Amino acid sequence: MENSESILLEIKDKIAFITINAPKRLNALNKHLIQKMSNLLCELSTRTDVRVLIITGSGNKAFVAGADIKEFSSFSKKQGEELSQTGHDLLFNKIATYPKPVIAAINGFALGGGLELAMACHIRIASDNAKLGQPEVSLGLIPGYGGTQRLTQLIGKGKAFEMILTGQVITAQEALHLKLINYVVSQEALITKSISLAKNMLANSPNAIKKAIKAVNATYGNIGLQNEVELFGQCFGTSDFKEGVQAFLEKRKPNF
Ligand code: DAK
Repeated sequence: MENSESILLEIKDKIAFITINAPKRLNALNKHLIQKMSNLLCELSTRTDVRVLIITGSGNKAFVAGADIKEFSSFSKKQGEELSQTGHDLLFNKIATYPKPVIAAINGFALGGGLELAMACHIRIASDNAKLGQPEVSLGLIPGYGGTQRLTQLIGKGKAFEMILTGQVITAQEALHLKLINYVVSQEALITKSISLAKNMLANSPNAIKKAIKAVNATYGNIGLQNEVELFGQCFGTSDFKEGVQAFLEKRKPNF
């Protein structure tokens, strides 16, 4: 196991296991982790001993509980917009357009940026304790890492509106029913199931797989994502945003 600070990497039988390791804040993503993941993805893209990636969170409670709320609580509108764009380029779009299959093994909470990370992956498998949601509106924000687009693409407009506007968190079974995830398994079986799917892909042509990913992605344009960046940035600096993040930090309900 190579330890690159808070991102753990293990490579076995041409599968790279990437573990987001920040258990004290339920693996919430900060700038540092996003940069580390991004660097790792660049490195793995050219390694011939890696053909499929599996991303998971450390521990048994959370995949990723979102972006690090403490970190972005003081962001201005300009910083919000810039970081949304940078995050797309560094991590979320990089995964979505990655030339090798990326599987999200969702081992618990996948909220906000955490669900967006899972949705950027090509395939999602969740353990039966997983909880998924886009609760950003409760913080005075909108999903800023592709959630408004990728959730809509995966589950359709009506249900995406319901999840985003209510901020409601759903169970793995409900997510399966909505086709937000591909499979639900027990916690013990999560990695085994992910490996079994990865092995089915390993038997196939890497070149054809790379082209298939590109072809499927070609259906979706970037205009929506660009809109999301701008609208997301506009939320920063508002009194709702201040109240939303303050309420989270003070462990109380927001009063909008
Ligand atoms: N950020 C920072 N810390 C977090 C966190 C988060 N997202 N989620 C949990 N933690 C921390 C908690 O503050 C707590 O820390 P201590 O109080 O112990 O110091 C610790 O993790 C354990 O959490 P809880 O005590 O709350 O555990 P519970 O089991 O009671 O609750 C929970 C688990 C997942 C329901 C709860 O922690 C929760 O509601 N967490 C927040 C979930 C959330 O709202 N996630 C969405 C975040 S918004 C951006 C682009 C995109 C975004 C932001 C910026 N830019 C481009 C700038 C995306 C935004 C989001 O993802």
